[in-house]
Amino acid sequence: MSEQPIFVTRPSLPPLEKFVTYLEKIWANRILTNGGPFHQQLEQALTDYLGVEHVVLFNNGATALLAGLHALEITGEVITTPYSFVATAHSLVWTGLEPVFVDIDPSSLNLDPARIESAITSRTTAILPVHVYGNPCAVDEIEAIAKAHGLKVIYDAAHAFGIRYGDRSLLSWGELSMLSFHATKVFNTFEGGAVVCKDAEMKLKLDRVKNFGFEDEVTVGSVGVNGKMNEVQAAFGLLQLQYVDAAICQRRKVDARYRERLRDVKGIRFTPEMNGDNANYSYFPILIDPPYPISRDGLYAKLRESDIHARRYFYPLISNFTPYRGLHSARAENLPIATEIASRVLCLPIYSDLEPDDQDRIIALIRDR
Ligand code: T4K
Repeated sequence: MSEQPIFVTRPSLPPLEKFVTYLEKIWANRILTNGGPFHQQLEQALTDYLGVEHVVLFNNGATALLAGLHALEITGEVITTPYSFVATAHSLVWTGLEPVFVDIDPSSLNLDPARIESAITSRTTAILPVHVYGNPCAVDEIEAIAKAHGLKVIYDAAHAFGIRYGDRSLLSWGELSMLSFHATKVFNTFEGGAVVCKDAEMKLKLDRVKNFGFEDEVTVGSVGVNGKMNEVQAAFGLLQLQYVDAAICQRRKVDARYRERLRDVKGIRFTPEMNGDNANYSYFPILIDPPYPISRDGLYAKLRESDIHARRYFYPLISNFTPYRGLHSARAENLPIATEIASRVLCLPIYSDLEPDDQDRIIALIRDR
């Protein structure tokens, strides 16, 4: 059992000595960034691993999302969820768009498709749903609504690394999907991210957007940004990819232990139900309701007293943050489910090398009221 604090997550790291071999190659060829050999290899390796058409690497997920919105030339209003990390809505405002918040479904915790149509106005051009905790959105219904109203769909798939839906990658739904490879994610490159797209034309467009809009040495055809992943990140990603299946497998065991040992605790709910073998176990959210004797915040504080740092993802709702709370769609009465869930959710520590003894200590604290 560790004496160390236990955080909600801890990055998986491959053996250091193996990474040194990659660094030696970088030192030898002195290509540090701007689409070098490791960058190209990682794009190909991820395309194959994820089973998608094209992967465009970025220096982080937030920039990937900005670039994706820019490349799709979206304007006006975009329907999105308040129940996410704040980067989701920020990406809209940074690209000159207006977020319109729509409530979530109480079982999936994702954008509720039944509430989307009534939020569409003449200014709506797109939908930005989030596969929260890696749990798939109602992609078929969202696609049908988008088609009927001529809207584009870009998924914030920051949590959805490797998830499949039916017989294909979940990331192949919508025009684009964004991935995050942040240190706290199942697959990390320290910081990093990607956009998954369907055709070579869009890949080329995104490649240019992330390199200041350069088309060749002397041509800048559009406004771009510096969104490039560097060679150290890409090399790390290539090595990391060799271990990701094993890491997910370890996480599955942690997930199963929580479920088995907390199942009978009254007032603790597991939601959403993860999708069996197809989950990546990136988070372990529980909902705390009466008859559990203490509130969510009470349990959060109790765990902290024992140096266990569970997190209230996603509280507060994005719609309650200062930049958003003045929006008409941000009113709590428009978002009753998200408001309720945000007050009840607690994400318990989950990562590949969480020791069973440490996990049992967490479980014991939750069981002992
Ligand atoms: N969309 C969604 C739906 C997202 O969830 C995110 C990111 C994005 C977009 C944007 O993607 P990126 O631009 O980040 O690629 C964390 C992450 O910083 C953020 O990436 C993530 N979502 C969000 C859900 O969680 P914080 O502020 O909660 O992280 P922090 O620093 O408190 O880390 C949590 C715990 O993890 C720490 O208590 C300890 C542990 N940790 C963290 C880091 C950074 C480590 O052990 N090592 C580390 O290096 O936001």
